[in-house]
Amino acid sequence: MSHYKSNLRDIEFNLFELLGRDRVLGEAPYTELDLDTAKFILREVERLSREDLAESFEEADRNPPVYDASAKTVTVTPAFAAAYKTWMDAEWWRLRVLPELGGSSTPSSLNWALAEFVQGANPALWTYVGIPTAARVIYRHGTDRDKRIAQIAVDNRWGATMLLTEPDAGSDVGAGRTRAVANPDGTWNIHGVKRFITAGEHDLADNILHLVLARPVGVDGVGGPGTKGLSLFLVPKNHFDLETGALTGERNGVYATNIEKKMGMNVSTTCEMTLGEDTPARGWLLGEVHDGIAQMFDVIEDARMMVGSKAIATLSSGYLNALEYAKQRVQGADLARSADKSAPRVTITHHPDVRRSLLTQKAYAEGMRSLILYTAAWQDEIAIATAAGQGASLAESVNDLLLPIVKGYGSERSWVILGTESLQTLGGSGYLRDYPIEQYVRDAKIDTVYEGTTAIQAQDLFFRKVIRDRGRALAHVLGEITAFADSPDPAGDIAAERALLAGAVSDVEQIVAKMTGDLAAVKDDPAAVYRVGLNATRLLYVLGDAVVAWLLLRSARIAETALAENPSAADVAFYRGKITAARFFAREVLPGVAAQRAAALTVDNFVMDLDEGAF
Ligand code: ST9
Repeated sequence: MSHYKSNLRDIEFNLFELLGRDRVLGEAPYTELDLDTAKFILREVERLSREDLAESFEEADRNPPVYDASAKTVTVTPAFAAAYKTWMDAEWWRLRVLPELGGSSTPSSLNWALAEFVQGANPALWTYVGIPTAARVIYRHGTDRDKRIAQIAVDNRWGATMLLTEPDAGSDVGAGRTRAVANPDGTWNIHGVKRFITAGEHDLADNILHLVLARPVGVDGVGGPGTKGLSLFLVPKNHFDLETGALTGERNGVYATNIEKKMGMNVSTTCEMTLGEDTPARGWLLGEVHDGIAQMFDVIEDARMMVGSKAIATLSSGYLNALEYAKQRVQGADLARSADKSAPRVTITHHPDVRRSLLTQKAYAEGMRSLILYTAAWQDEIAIATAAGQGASLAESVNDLLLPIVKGYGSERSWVILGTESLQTLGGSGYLRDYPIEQYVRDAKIDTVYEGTTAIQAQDLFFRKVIRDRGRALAHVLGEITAFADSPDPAGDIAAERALLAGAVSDVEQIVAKMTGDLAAVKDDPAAVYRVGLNATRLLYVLGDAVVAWLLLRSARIAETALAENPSAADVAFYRGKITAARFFAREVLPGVAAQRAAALTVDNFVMDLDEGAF
């Protein structure tokens, strides 16, 4: 039986009842898709993921890829290779490929819904299928030559990677030392060592296209210090004919020189890549412009969305596994009869603390699913406006604001709840390899780390997405939340929770005001910026709590209306679950935002004044 427990019903609820995505189907640029087709695709990918892609999840963890140090090759375990082939042969990955490259115009919201199935079933699989993203970025920024390379890579189902990180340049990408030297024929030779490269080397595809950040040398006006001195190069693993796309049989000088032994995501190869050591590593400058960090961020934004999506996909399956166990596990008597030693034993779903735990898992899993699909719905709006030849600056800003929350908040909450609640529901059994949750916990931890740590997401949120945006997107989102909190709900079931939500918005605003005030104080006192830094992660969390609570309560309001319309018995249970999860989250989590506000207002630099020796 599959380890993966999907939640198609809730995904459809989010897409079509909460976010009204049926309205965009049939409209430009999504003219070729209607609701029935979208639902068919959802059902098909859900089935494929659960039945086929999930099968090698455990085996691939226990049998990680094998590195041959002399040949510098990586062999992926056959069971996982079969899952990869199944996914590629099914062709659904082309829904993410640009129409100009033979793909299709599919709403981002639908694509991220599908991503949940694949990533929930076999999270590492997605890391090997980077080509739709890579090709899109190359096409968007590239010359005709680069567009041709993107087309060849898609047609031949090549792998793709992003090479940013170096041994001494992790969060600080601008410290990278990999350099690029121009050749007379217009290509570049790349020299350097990259670290932590996901899917950097493997035997799943005939070729791998590496997107490499490097610093040009010897060219006037480019290659200076920091991220702005970096350019982006397309560096294939194997050389190929630019006209036909056929491999020439000549190996390019980009090699995996080590693979890491990790806590989880074992089948996702994490490589050290050495470029230009013995053989030249030749590549092309993307777009023939030195704009590497901005181009790479086009990839990074997609990858950050992917990480948040992976995290909550795992949390959702963890919750549903825990729920299944709890419904069957008989242990102890009902608490109300605990003094009676002859009282019948009950399933653990009868125990208050198990119910608290299950509702915590359900509320976060479903609320963060809404967060991801709500963010993706803004991406749909950008595409719709672009197709209509209109600007989409508010949609772009809101999407930008939400991305660090999806990635930072989504990954932190998922990994913690998987460990403290989902695994815990199974007691000692949760710690065993007989159940998938211990692997879920191991696989999910990386989500808080790669694609920019939580601290990086927090700084991105405040400095770039709030301050640099002059608070526009934040004001929009908080305005929407306030309008919701102030408007009465039909059944009146969530009035108390709406009041809690209004309070949380005010708390968030006070934290932002404190941070903004501290930032303004920097002109007289440079150390004031430390107080901003001390509150940054807190802001990420409380804003995440407020947005998730809002989306859950919006869902509850829809459920109230649906319940009044005599739904089926299954839907009655579903909608009641939505209302209870929303009420639970608001009552359990939102009071914590007030506590965070109180702490935020007292943040002071005594933390920074402490001598290192005193730690
Ligand atoms: C990694 C691998 O962790 C993980 C693999 C995951 C699995 C992937 C598998 C593939 C999935 C499929 C998808 C991907 C496809 C992959 C294959 C394809 C190739 N938004 O603030 P400044 C830009 S990889 C947009 O001064 P600093 C912007 O251009 C490693 N743009 O920064 C800006 O200029 P301007 C992950 C942004 O102080 C410029 O950067 N590593 C954003 O110089 C400079 O900005 C990381 O994620 C943004 N949010 O540098 C790095 N932010 O201001 C983490 C910046 O003029 N570190 N730009 O607009 C950071 O993010 C740092 O904050 C820093 C700081 C490097 C940006």
